[in-house]
Amino acid sequence: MTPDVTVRQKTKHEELGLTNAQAIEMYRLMVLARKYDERALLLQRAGKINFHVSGIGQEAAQVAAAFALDHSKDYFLPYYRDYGFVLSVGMTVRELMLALFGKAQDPNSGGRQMPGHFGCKRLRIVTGSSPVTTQVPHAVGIALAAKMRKEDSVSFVTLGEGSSNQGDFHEGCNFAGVHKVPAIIMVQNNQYAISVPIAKQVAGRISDRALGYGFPGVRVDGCDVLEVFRVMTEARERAVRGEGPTLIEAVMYRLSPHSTSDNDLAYRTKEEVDANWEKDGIPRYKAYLMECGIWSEEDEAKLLADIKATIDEATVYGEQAPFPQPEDALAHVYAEEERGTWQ
Ligand SMILES: Cc1ncc(C[n+]2csc(CCOP(=O)(O)OP(=O)(O)O)c2C)c(N)n1
Ligand SMILES: [Mg+2]
Repeated sequence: MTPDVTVRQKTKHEELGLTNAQAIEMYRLMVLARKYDERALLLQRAGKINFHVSGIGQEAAQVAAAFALDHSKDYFLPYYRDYGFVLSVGMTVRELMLALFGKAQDPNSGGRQMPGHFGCKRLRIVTGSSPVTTQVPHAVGIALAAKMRKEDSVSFVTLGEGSSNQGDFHEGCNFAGVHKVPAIIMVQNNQYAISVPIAKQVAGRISDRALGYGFPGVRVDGCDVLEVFRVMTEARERAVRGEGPTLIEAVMYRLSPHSTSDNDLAYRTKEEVDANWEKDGIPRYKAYLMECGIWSEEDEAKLLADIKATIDEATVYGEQAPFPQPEDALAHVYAEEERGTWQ
């Protein structure tokens, strides 16, 4: 006789070890990143800020990655589109706005770097620089240090697929493979490097490159937040078990132009962009949460109102905050006593 109890099937996020609250928090952060990004684009068009590089279409992979990492131990080397990632490890919308407006209290660079150049000691985000891919050897070096010190921390680095064609990527990956360092290298393959489409960048698969370096390479749908969480979790487990690095290729599409200085319709069609909106991870994940019975249109309306209030407040805060002092221009350039309002 079968027992008279209905055993509820576990949902996919439960199978991955995520609670309902965590699954919903991932959605909140994806939407927050999207709305922050839309506001930044608007501020640039309104002439209030100079420049913005958008991460629209890439939020799912970024938020998923952050949820699979240990925020008290791991080191993070995100790239310039990673708003979803930095928000998920604790950067506030106010802090992003301070960077966007180039203000003194910006924790990333005291308002001296372009927005999207993250760096924050408090959040274990290692300062990045503008030449793309330089963060890969940095991340591998940090991972080597963790291994030598026998710490169970992981170094996580992201970059674009175009950037994976540079020497720094090869050198970093090769060294990571030889020394089996605890690093996770995530390529956000958004199909374009400015105007150059993927077909003119790489003949093979980015993930297959890992074979040559002697560690696993995984290709994942970068718009599927739970799938990215799954592969990221496995990669972190491998790293802390001492099994070395993992290369993750998260496939997505850059829904915005390269930056606010780019006219993307000079090299791709509106039809192509419109067709890719169908793969957007945000409505897909919302539909999943609703299917699980843990999200409703009322929840959605409340979330959007809360996010709008947060972004409105942060926009005013960022706009009104003071600019850096000219005499602080050389702060943190040369070795000296700690100074300035940012770290
Ligand atoms: C070494 C170097 N070369 C060129 C540039 C100019 N540049 C900035 S972003 C970019 C495209 C990068 O494309 P991809 O790696 O695919 O990242 P995506 O912008 O698509 O996220 C280029 C060429 C740079 N910043 N650094
Ligand atoms: Mg790209």
